Amino acid sequence: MSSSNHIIENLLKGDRRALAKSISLIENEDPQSSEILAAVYAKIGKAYRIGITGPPGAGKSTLVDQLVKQYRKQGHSVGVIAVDPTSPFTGGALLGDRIRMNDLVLDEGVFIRSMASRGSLGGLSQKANDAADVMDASGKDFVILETVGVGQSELDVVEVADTTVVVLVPESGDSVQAMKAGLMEIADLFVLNKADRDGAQNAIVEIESMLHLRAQRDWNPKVLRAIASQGEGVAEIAEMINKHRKFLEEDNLLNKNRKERISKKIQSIVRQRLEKEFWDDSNRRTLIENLESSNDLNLSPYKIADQLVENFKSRMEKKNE
Ligand SMILES: Nc1nc2c(ncn2[C@@H]2O[C@H](COP(=O)(O)OP(=O)(O)OP(=O)(O)O)[C@@H](O)[C@H]2O)c(=O)[nH]1
Ligand SMILES: [Mg+2]
Repeated sequence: MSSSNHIIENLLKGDRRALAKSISLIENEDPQSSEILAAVYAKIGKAYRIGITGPPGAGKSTLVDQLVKQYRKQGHSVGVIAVDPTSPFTGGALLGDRIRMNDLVLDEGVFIRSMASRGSLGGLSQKANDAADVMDASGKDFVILETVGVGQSELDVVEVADTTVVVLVPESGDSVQAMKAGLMEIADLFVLNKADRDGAQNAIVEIESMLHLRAQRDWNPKVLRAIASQGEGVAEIAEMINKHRKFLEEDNLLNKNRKERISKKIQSIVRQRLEKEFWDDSNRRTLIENLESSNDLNLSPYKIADQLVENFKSRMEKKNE
């Protein structure tokens, strides 16, 4: 049996080592990871995916830790992926320290993994999603993705979640920043965390008034208060996530959203493959390199792009003859 087949078989049985190995292969862009993902795709769809995002230090990990405990009490298994796109230079160990879930490590029903961008943001959200897929295939009931929400590429990580939770804190102006960062648009639920601090009630009112500016939809997000460090408000958050899930399921939106995401994912994979194929050609690379070393600033980028695309097309045609 090939080693991929061995991993796949064990992964589907829920084996932790096979799961860890699969995620490492995904992280390293090992060709075996595509084999594994292709083979397990039919088993995907059971896990409910929750995205948790918000500004740095808002208490996201503390909340994830509490949510995991809540789901464990209900008898569910949980996978957690903590994505850290902001610090390309932190390795796994350092990142591990930032995840405040140490007492969960020994629980067989919980699998926690952190992923860092290792220098480039590109592809990280896709890798995190692939990791969520293998956690799903390994039988987890819930997969929680945590990422700091500061820019679009970070938000991509949680956009694949069925329910997205945005965590904010009472500090003034937080909700305005959140609005700017696009968090208002993607949230299905807001958590005003650190409600033990001054200004919590004001912040809730502020977020709610921001939400009124948003076009009203069938699902309008609620703002819940929490003190994650004391476990306060966590049961209510889990309940609200469940409510959102029921809403999606009743309107058949869960499957519709998931299909839309798969379609987007296919488009992005095709884009990456085509682009790679395009620039793998030495003629086309030379054309661009010559341009960079030329002193002529009056060359039309459109004309050159046309030339490159023509070159690509004619070579493809030749290949097919
Ligand atoms: N006062 C107070 N502190 C909290 C609360 N929740 C979390 N904290 C503290 O806030 C700090 C940051 O918490 P984390 O859970 O690491 O926050 P995070 O959003 O995951 O941080 P990053 O992943 O680094 O962006 C920690 O020291 C927590 O103990 C809370 O409800 N009240
Ligand atoms: Mg964190």
